[in-house]
Amino acid sequence: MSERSKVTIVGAGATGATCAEVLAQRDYAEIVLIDIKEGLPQGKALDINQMAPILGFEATVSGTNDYADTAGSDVVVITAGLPRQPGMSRDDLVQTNEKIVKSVTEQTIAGSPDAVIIVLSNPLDAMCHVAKNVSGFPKERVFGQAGILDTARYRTFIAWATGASVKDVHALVLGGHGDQMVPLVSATTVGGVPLRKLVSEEQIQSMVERTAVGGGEIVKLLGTSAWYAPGAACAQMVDSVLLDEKRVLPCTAYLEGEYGIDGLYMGVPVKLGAKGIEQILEVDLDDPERAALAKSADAVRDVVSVLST
Ligand code: LAC
Repeated sequence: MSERSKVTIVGAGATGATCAEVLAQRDYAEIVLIDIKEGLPQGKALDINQMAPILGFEATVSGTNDYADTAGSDVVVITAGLPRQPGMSRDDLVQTNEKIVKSVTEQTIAGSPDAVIIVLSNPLDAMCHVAKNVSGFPKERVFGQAGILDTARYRTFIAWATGASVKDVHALVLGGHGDQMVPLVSATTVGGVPLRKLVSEEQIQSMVERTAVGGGEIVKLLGTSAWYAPGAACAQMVDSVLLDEKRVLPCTAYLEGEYGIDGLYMGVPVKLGAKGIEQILEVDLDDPERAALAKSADAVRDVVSVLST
């Protein structure tokens, strides 16, 4: 019996496998990759394990098609569902992915009733509602990954524009994981220096706009959704929970009045630790940011309203 924490990653597509690969390299968890497609999770698990002797971590990844093997997981990451194709918005996936997320949530919680659930499937904000409603878990244990990815895109563009290290770019993207997301320019600094002191308003607007359609930019290039940064973003959330790091990260959390929004999953800064979401942090917004967040909430509500779960 392993003493390691157990993480189940549902969906052995590119994002799920990248999340497994990044987590395996951290070397603290037992990782189970599960998929309906026979051979896919087993093959990817074997390949990741065979990186272990080269990169120096323990080979603790297994692949399966049987939910019994996921029992006793501390964290369940849900990446299952169809990815976007060119011309599709994330919202176009809602009906198909609702059925998939519902089914995998039911099957994973049966053996892991105390797990923290992290959702990655799109449309992300709506799929968090599905996982919460189906599991009946408290909101602290059901949340989504989007803000770390969106913020990472924004930070990358800022690092390029300023010539500074990405490590020194601190930023925050709030709102739904759609084209109405809200990069908070007022909270963006490079080494503590406000972004507005470093680059023109025109450059800022162009980075904000590129961030908002950042997923679509990659879909156009690749013909499918991104996976490296989404997988790594998810692994960072798993780390913060299982290592009780108390990182303050932008995550998709169920809001009950915070930011003036009630009964809706949206991206906001949260403190992530062993209990899941331990705190939702509220930052001051300027008027345009507040208006943009309300617009983003409306867009999320529209998608949530078509759910049947
Ligand atoms: C993206 C998809 C994964 O933003 O939502 O790339």
